[in-house]
Amino acid sequence: MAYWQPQIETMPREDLVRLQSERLVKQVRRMYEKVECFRKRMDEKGLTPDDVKGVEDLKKLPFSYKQDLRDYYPYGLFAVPMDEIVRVHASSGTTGKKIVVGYTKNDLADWSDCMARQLYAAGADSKSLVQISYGYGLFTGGLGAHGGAERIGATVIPTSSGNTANQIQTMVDFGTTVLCCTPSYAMYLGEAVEEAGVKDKLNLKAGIFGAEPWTEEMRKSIEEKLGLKAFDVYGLSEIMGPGVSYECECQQGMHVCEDMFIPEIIDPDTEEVLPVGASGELVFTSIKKEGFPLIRYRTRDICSLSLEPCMCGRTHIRMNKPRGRSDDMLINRGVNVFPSQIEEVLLRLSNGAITPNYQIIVDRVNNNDTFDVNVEMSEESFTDDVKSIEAFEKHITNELRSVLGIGAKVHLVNPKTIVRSEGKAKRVIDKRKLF
Ligand code: DLL
Repeated sequence: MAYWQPQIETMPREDLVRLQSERLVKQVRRMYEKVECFRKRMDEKGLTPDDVKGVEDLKKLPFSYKQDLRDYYPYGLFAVPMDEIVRVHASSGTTGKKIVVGYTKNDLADWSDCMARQLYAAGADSKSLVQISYGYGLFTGGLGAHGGAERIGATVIPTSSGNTANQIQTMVDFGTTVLCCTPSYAMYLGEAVEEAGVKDKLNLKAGIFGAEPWTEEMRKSIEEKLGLKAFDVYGLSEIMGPGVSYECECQQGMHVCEDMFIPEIIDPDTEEVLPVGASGELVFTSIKKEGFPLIRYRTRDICSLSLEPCMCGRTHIRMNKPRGRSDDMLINRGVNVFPSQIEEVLLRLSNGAITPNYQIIVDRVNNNDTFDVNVEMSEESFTDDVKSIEAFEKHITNELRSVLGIGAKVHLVNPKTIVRSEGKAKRVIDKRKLF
């Protein structure tokens, strides 16, 4: 087993909890002094920093929300003067104003350590050639992965996203061993590699893919197309960026960097803390961040946590793959469903006949919501025989109804007709929001 920071990654839980408590107490004090929004919320609850003695008091503290980042845009939640902020990132989201996050020098070093833990867990080291095909810029993916790869002394190939033919040429010519990008871009690159017939010229060993939900079926497909082992990495700009949690070689959930971030799972409606193992909304408290710390930030991501010992020896709690944000959840005939659940069904039953390229179109016709799923046939299964297409569409429609309970109209579309993504895929087109 290769650890980047063995003492921290395998720290006995009692020591870890003690460290978290110390850091939480300090963080709450600092934020009460420096961050107006937090101080006001504490005052409203009749709390002072003295009420927080350790992690057991976390549940008393007020939550923070994405709206806070909009209300205090751009720098109103920072806990240090601007001359200590050495970088900002921003996330645009699909609606509303940009949100801005800031990092001190120490924050960037901690972030690089989180990503370095991920890279080591994926088998990378100073001999690796790490191609970073996440977008560089205000998005945290590119520079976040970059910091980690430099930290372990690997050779960084900073291609950023896009220009797919060039990405593949670079992988072949430079001998890339580790690829970092979104899973949907990895899929796209995999297809392009197949088309170019260069799979045997690749030297890829591992891929570190995140920034959006993806399924085990998609993992298999990417691994096969690119000939690598695919690892999941999770993160969000508000808390840091990629590396908040990461998969180890056991791939049984993602270890949260718990020395820096404390996760909780809550019931999103009642805000009650749920026991470990229950599924609910993920909430994070950043206990080490200097520039832009958040207490009990509601991520909207739905997942569960596990404290079962992991064979890798890491003691940090694991979270399972989030299915999506509660904002992305669709409601069809009273049934709640995430796009990733639809992906799972599509890929499981298709036996290679359809690809992970799909789009869900939600519309409102005569006051009723309609739900259409366009799925691409694979090149191998492509047919223009209307009867067999109809039969297969019916089969998928039935399967979606029996497994998920949803009523969707499935349309098989020709290979390569759904727009590919170089970053996060847009799985849902909600035409209702246009009016
Ligand atoms: O997506 C940070 C990131 C970059 C993570 C590269 C991993 C790799 P945001 O743009 O702020 O930050 O979006 C954060 O993306 O709340 C989740 O809903 C989703 N997300 C991120 N990673 C995963 C993942 C980056 N591995 C939002 N699985 C989060 C599922 C993910 N969803």
